[in-house]
Amino acid sequence: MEELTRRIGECIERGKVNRPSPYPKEMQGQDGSDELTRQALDAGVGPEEILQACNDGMKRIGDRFSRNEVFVPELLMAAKAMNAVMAHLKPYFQTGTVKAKGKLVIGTVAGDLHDIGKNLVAMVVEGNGWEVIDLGVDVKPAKFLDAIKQNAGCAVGLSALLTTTMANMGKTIQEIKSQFPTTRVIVGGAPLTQKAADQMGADGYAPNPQRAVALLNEIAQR
Ligand code: B1M
Repeated sequence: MEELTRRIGECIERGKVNRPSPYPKEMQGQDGSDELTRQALDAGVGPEEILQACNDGMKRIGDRFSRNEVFVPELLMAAKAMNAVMAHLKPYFQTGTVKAKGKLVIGTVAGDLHDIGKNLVAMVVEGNGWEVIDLGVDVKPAKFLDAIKQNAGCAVGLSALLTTTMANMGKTIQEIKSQFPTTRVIVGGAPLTQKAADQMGADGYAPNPQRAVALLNEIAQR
């Protein structure tokens, strides 16, 4: 089992999506993250364990990118391999709760195209009984405002992965709060901290999807 999760992490790091994929050349003809995740789940490996292996693989490729050992195309292949895993894991995050606890409008802020973490948060929040309206990536403040108008009483979740786009997160919060002062906004993403979230005027900071659910549940009870 450990061998399977190790190989899944390796597929993320090296961008090996599935057996037919010709990339990377040295892994041609081998199973990719798609097949290995199916095998791991069938063998009883827990989705959390698989996710951890993926995050470790992502961390390794991210570190290599920082050292200029790999470039954007390699990151894109890693993201593709991770999306193949997420497609298998999605059903495990869905609990079938009948009545939604509330609505969450979520998106990655303007200028930022990273969506793996945001998608994961959306999946886990949905699985915990919330209706999720996912606005996607590079979401301008106006689009958040429209969605809030259309979904009265919703909470908003903002994700950012770049230190540069954290500024856009702050601007988005300001615009939301000026037009909808009672709308609760939670934020997350690798460069965020509680301090940064407080400075931006967010109502909560979640370093991971589980904390995002806990924050939303607190909001729903207010
Ligand atoms: Co880029 N990238 N990237 N990238 N990328 C990072 C973020 C970087 C740290 C890599 C590095 O240098 N080591 C670096 C940012 C540096 C910085 O700002 N300090 C970086 C850079 C520089 C860039 C470009 C500028 C590169 C370039 O073009 N020269 C460019 C920017 C494009 C843009 O957005 N405008 C770019 C592009 C890309 C790709 C498109 C190729 C691809 C993204 C594909 C996609 O998302 N569909 C990509 C990738 C894959 C990464 C890394 C390797 C992995 C990110 C990821 O998916 N992690 C990343 C390095 C790294 O993180 N190690 C890197 C896994 C994911 C599950 O974690 O997103 O952190 P994460 O989400 C977590 C938590 O943060 C939290 O929960 C999630 C699950 O635990 N969370 C929330 C996230 N959102 C939340 C919201 C919440 C609550 C919790 O509430 C609402």
